[in-house]
Amino acid sequence: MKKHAGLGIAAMLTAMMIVTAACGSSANEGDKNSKPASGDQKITLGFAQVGAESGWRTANTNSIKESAAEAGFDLKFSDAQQKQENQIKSIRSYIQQKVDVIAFSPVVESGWDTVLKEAKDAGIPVILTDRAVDSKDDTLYKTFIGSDFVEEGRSAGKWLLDKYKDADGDVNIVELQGTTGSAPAIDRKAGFEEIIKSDAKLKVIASQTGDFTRAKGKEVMQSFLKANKDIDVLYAHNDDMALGAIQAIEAAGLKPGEDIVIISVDGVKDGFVAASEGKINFIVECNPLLGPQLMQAVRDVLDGKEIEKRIVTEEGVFTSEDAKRELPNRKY
Ligand code: GZL
Repeated sequence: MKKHAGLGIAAMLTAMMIVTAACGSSANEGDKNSKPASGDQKITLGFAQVGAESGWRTANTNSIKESAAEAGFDLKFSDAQQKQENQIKSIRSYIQQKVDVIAFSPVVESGWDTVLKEAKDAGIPVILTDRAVDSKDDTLYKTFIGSDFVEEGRSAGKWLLDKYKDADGDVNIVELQGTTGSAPAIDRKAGFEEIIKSDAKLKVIASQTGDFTRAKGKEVMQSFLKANKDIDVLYAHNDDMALGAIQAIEAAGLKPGEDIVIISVDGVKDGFVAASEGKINFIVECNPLLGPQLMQAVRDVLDGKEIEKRIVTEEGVFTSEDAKRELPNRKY
């Protein structure tokens, strides 16, 4: 009985393997170049990074490179120096090289449909990380892994609303926006405004892009200080711009965190140090360590598994007190 049973099991396993292989290929029918991640061929991932504009970006790049190495993937990596045309060139080069999967963090929301259609026609699946695109056709990418930037803006707004709920008189806010046209800049501004509009005292008296960099953040804050004698709050869309602004505030003889309350987003090491010193009053975390989730998504896509169209990263918020306590535990 056992013998016959053994034969029966062997036949069944053979049949299952044929079916699985067929399902595998049919599930990836549109992806001509894909191969099952569980196979023994090395997976090639092409990643087109935004640039190296901030501490957040450096941590994000390190996470992707380390995770690709751990996954045993062959990673092709490019730095677009915050220029969309460079990212598009990289994506086209990955298509030419017939990589198995393309992933990228779109520097701005618009202008991707043509190149994403080229990737789709070439049968190469695309995964978005960190930032979204505004394409109406969501078949152009398999999933978007990243933070909810509107919620990050809301968190910043809620803290400010509470801090000034009993204040009398106007609270003058200046805003350093991220890269113009980028999802984080658009959404962090929208989320913040959605919350603070419920208190007429909270007034954004100036708002300008600092392009997510320390240098530009300092330059724009200098111009804010020249043009406005009575600034109460700075809302910076990332730590690097807040840190540049702190240099300008101190050069103007003012105390960051006291004369001007500062709210920032990201939570990189330098931001936490400034917060632990009381120079930044509130930090909304934006998790850059997306590498592990990206590599899992690459495997799932190549194995023909269904994956969520949207994978949201977990993150927290920190006051100066929290930052002092948390600083030793920060990974980036
Ligand atoms: C957010 C990311 C932003 C960071 C900045 O996910 O795209 O870009 O907040 C970085 O520090 O430059």
